[in-house]
Amino acid sequence: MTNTQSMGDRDARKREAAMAAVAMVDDGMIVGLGTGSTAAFAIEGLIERVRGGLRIAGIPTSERSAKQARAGGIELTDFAHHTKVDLTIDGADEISRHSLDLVKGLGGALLHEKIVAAASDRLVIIADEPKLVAGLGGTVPVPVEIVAFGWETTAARLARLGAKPVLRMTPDGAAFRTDSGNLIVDCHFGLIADPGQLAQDLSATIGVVESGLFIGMAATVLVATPGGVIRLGR
Ligand code: A5P
Repeated sequence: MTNTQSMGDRDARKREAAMAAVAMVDDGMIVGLGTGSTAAFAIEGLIERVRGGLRIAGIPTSERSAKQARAGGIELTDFAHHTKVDLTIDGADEISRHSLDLVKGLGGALLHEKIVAAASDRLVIIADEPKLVAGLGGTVPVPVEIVAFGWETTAARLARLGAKPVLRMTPDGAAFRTDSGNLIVDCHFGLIADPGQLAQDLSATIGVVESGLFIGMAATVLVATPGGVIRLGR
């Protein structure tokens, strides 16, 4: 199987998971719009349903997702108008199959994603099977959003927590900036023994805005496998 074919297969699976989540959206809902390639399939599906008459308002987790939704005709709103989100559909970088805890943020939107997830009645995570793991941290680093001022000192504190922190860069060699103007350090911990404790330690680190560990937040995980979409829930 070529790389091109396997990427095509992965996209097809991501789309299947996305469509299963889109089917959970009801008329009149405020919907959190996630970020990333899987979430983009969900926004595509929501656009189709809106064209078919579904009335929703979306709260996007990134400029990217806002642009896609707006271009497709989804009405957008914000927390000045709605303090509660009925359902959020988002992707993830790793999902613990037992706890449903997550690593998120490789797409750079973790802070806004966490704010929207925390305001949501229900966070639905969509993914293809390689994202489902026995333990977090084995395949991806934990993205940590930090303030730019004194970032070197924050990175040194993160290293003392056991991470190998790497400042995220753009392809043209500049430091990556989030939609809130912060930096991201990708923290390589390896397999994480206690993700809940690590999330607390990261939150307590001076200079850290938010980490990509989403503990106890996902209500439902929809994973597309070769045999169909499986649904995991807490
Ligand atoms: C965005 O900041 C991330 O949290 C995404 O949810 C995550 O990177 C998943 O992206 P893909 O769906 O592109 O794998």
